[in-house]
Amino acid sequence: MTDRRALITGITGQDGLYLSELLLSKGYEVHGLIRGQNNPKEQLVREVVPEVQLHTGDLTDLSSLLRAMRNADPTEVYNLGAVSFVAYSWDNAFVTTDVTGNGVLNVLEAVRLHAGDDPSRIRFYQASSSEMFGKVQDVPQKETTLLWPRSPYGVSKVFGHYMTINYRESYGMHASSGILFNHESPRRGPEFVTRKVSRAVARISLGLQDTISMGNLDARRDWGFAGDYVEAMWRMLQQDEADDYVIATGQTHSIRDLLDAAFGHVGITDWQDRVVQDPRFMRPAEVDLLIGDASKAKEKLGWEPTVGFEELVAMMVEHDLEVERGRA
Ligand code: NAP
Ligand code: G4F
Repeated sequence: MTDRRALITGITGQDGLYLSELLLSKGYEVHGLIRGQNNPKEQLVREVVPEVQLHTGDLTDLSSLLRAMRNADPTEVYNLGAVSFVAYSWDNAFVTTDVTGNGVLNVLEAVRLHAGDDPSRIRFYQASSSEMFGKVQDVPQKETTLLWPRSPYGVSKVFGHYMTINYRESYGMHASSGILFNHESPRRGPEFVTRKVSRAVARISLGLQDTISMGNLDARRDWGFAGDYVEAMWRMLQQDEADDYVIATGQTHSIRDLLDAAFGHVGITDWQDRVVQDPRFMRPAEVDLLIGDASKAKEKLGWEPTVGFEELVAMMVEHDLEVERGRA
C-alpha cells in the first residue's frame, strides 16, 4: 500500500480525469467519489483511468463523505465536485448553493472528523474560481482582489473559499484554495463556450451544421489548458504551508477572438454569417473581463502555463473534427 492516497470529488469531470492521470503517474493510489445510482460517466472513468477506485457518495450527504473518507483513508483530498455551469446556476440557485457552497463545508467536516487529533495530516484542496471576482475590482485580478460575485455559482464559490480559509485558521488544517481562471480541453463539457464553439466549427467545416447560436460575444476570459492547471493543484498540496493561489495565463481574449481562432483553424475567415445571436444565451449579470496575475504561483510553486490560447483552440477543434468525422 502506497503512503500517498488521494480522494477526488468530481472525478467524472474535466479536471477530475486530468488530475487522476497526473496523480497515478506520480504513484498515488487514487480514489474518486461518484454520485447517483447509475452514473452515465462511470464508464468513461473506468475506461480512461481504470486504476481509480470509486466510492459512491454525494457532496450534499455528509455521511456518504465520511464513509468515503473511512474507506479511502486519503492523505490528500481534492474537492473538485460542483454544479459548475454558471448559466445553470440562476435557474437552480438552491441546488447550486447546496452542492457548490454547502458541499465544501461537508467535505471540510468529513476531513476534519476523519483526521482526528491532527487535522493537518490530511491535505485539502478547494476548487475556487475566478468567477468569484465577478464585477472585477482590479485588473489583473490577484489573491488580494476584493471578491464581487455576479451569479449564484460565484456566490457559492465565495462561501466555499472563505470556509476553506476559516478551517485553515480555526483548526490548523492544511487547506488550500486554488483560484483557477477558465481552463479548457477536449474533455470540456459541451455546454461551456469553448467546447460549444470547437464542436460547432468542426461540424460546420464538415458540412454537418450551418450556424451556431451564441450569447454575449464581448465578454473576455483568461483561458488556459486544464492539463496545466491540475499540476498547479498538486503543487499547492506539496507546500509546507497551505495558502491560496491564482492560477491563470495572464492573457485575455473575447468570445469574438475565440470564434476568430476556431473558424480560422478550419480556413473560415468570414464567420459572421455563421453566428446567430440568441438572447437565450445572455446572462442576467455578466462577468465582463477576467485576466489573472499568477505571479505568486510562479514564485512559490514554480508553476507556469505551457499551452497558449491559439494552441488550445487548435487542440480542441482538431479533437472535434476527429470525433465528428467518426460520426459522419
Ligand atoms: P465539471 O467538468 O463540470 O465537473 C464537475 C464534477 O462535479 C462532475 O464530476 C460532477 O459529477 C460533480 N458533481 C456535481 N454535483 C455533485 C454532487 N452533488 N456530488 C458529488 N459530485 C458532484 O467541472 P470541471 O471543469 O472539471 O471543474 C472542476 C472544479 O473546478 C469545479 O468545482 C468547478 O466549479 C471548478 N472550476 C472550474 C474551472 C474551469 O474553468 N473548468 C475554473 C475554476 C473553477 P457528475 O458527472 O455526476 O455530474
Ligand atoms: O464557457 P462559459 O460558460 O464559462 P464561465 O461562465 O466563464 O464559467 C467557467 O469558468 C469559471 C472560471 O471563471 C468556472 F468557475 C466555471 O465553473 C466555468 O468552468 O462562458 C464564458 C463566457 C461568458 O461570458 C458567457 O456569457 O462566454 C459567454 N458566452 C457567450 N455565448 C457563452 C455563450 N457561454 C456559453 N456557455 N454559451 C454560449 O452560447
